[in-house]
Amino acid sequence: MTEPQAALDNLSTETRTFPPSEEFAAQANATAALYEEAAADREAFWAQQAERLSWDTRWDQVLDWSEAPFAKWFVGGKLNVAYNCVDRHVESGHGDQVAIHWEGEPGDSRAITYADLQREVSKAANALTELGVGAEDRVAIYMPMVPEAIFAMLACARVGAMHSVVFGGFSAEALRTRIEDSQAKLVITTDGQYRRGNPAALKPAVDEAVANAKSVEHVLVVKRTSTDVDWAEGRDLWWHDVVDRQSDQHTPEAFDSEHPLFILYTSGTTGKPKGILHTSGGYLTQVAYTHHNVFDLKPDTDVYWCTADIGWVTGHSYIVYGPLANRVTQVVYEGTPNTPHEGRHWEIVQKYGVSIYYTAPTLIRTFMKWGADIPAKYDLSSLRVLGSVGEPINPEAWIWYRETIGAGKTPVVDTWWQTETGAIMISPLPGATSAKPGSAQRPLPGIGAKVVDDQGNEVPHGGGGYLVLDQPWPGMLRGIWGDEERYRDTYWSRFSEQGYYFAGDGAKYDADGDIWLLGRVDDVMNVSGHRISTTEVESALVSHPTVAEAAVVGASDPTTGQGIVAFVILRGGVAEGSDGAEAIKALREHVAKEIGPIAKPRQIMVVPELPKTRSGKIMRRLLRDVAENRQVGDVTTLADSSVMDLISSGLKSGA
Ligand code: 6R9
Repeated sequence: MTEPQAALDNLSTETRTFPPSEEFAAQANATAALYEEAAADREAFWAQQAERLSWDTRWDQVLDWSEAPFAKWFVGGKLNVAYNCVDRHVESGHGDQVAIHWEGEPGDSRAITYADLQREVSKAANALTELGVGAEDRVAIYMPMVPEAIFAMLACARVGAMHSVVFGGFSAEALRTRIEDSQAKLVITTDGQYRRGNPAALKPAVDEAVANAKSVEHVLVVKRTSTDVDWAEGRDLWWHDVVDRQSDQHTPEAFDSEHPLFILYTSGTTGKPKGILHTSGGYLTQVAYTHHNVFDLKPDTDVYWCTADIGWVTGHSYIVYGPLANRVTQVVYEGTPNTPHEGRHWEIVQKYGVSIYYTAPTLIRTFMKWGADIPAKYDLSSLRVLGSVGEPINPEAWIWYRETIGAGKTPVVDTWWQTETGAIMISPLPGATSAKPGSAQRPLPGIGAKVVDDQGNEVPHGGGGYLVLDQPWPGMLRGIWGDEERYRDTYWSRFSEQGYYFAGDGAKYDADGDIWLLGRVDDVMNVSGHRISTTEVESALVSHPTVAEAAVVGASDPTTGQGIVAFVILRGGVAEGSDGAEAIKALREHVAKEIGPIAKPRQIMVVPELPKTRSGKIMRRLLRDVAENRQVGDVTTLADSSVMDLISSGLKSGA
């Protein structure tokens, strides 16, 4: 990578800052003092954070990094993760507190108290034991967002088995490879799931996935949609038969702090997904610590809602483990945001008085597209903290989120982290940070992150390069399941000399030393030797009033190395009788004005939709295929595989 360039200096013309209100700051869980505490003695700081948990045996060493990059945290300590998320809250007199306000897509709902949760998890744990599932066995969970999915995860944790949750939107083939890689003994699923108002079968995918899976002994099926399903006698079991007849008493066993908790598969640069391994004590410490401080959680009064699916790490860390360890009252919603109407989320916020709302930029931009008049119909005055995760949030979306959803006063926390990091790493603290729209800003107290150049030297303020994590952290991955080599290679070989973890993200410091994430390194373009982030150009495009959404890719260019190609969705589409040329010209000028002439897209294509994965990430790889006039590659991970046809046919007939 070359030296920081002029383009980087222009990366952000965003200078607005939003300090917390005095009122918010005065009641905040975290003040600026937390940074000093952590800096004074990092390990002592983390030891103090581990006191949030209930340990059966205390640790005798906070961190053992002698076998780096394999960390051990709270060495010698023993705890039960499920006990920490459930039983201890009942024992402290909060059995009647609602843990989960569950909202089904068709409108059914359940309020599950901590006492209920304790009974349900205990029964499920007894069922696992009856089925011969014990410590370190793997259990695949392939379910929609029903309460039993959470009971199942916690039951695994309770008996020391590892869950491997596979997103319910993944195909049978994706499930099959994950079951095979993890050698799961049990698969837990449902008969079907509600999606956009209709029941859709889910179990057939499991039947296909396990057809030749030697490791799988049983498939445990929750009845959700009463869809007809095939049944393999002896292998398949109904949850309501096996779990419901169990005792609701179960004594949790304490496991080692480094006992494996779960595997979660995530895509890497090769086709084979990586099974990211997380363990118990350090992970639970960091998710609880971050959830408490980043969201300013007040367990007695807040109603929290994270809109992720448990199939992703955000669902693991910020629906299940962090929130429940902190005795949260939370909303869990089963369905899609526009079923039965585009105000569904705001209706739910109003119904439960949601005070903390955590979602992804892609959804925020979708809400923008649907229009501000939709949230305006609901009472959102209960909201007091808004969070964002999953991709860089462009300043326009950030501002819209704060203004339109947060009544112009709620702090917005842009949280950077990864499946691999287990928990939030870089984020404002809502009561202590003067927020900058579009920047995740600082590593949290106790976390070390830097922006470095190709040689691993920290870049100066104003400079850009690679994001690295320069200190081990409690929630860090403990490896890739069954592939030590790939673990070292992917994360630790790039800056092996310095011993830095390579996150795979581009980033820059602004003049104050705040960190701006620029997207994956492979999404950073190099145009005539100038490094420009796809995100930055996208952000410029969507700041234009005619643009609803934009995706930018670097397409190879014989002259400049890479050329910038933008795909945009226009608000209200292209005007009748116009070929869009006027609009495109205006946009090129707008980008030139926002960032500099160097960032002017070579080509702008007006499209009706953008290709997104089921987790909402734009698949730039496919757009790059279009931009480089190649046959479009593998579309199987798209949420809607017809999108590419729409884009291609639209391009042939028009732009
Ligand atoms: C939690 C999660 C990780 C990748 C990560 C980065 C991107 C996540 C971000 C962000 C900018 C943020 N990412 N949060 N980029 N700002 N606040 O999303 O995990 O699915 O593993 O994705 O997502 O590129 O490297 P995961």
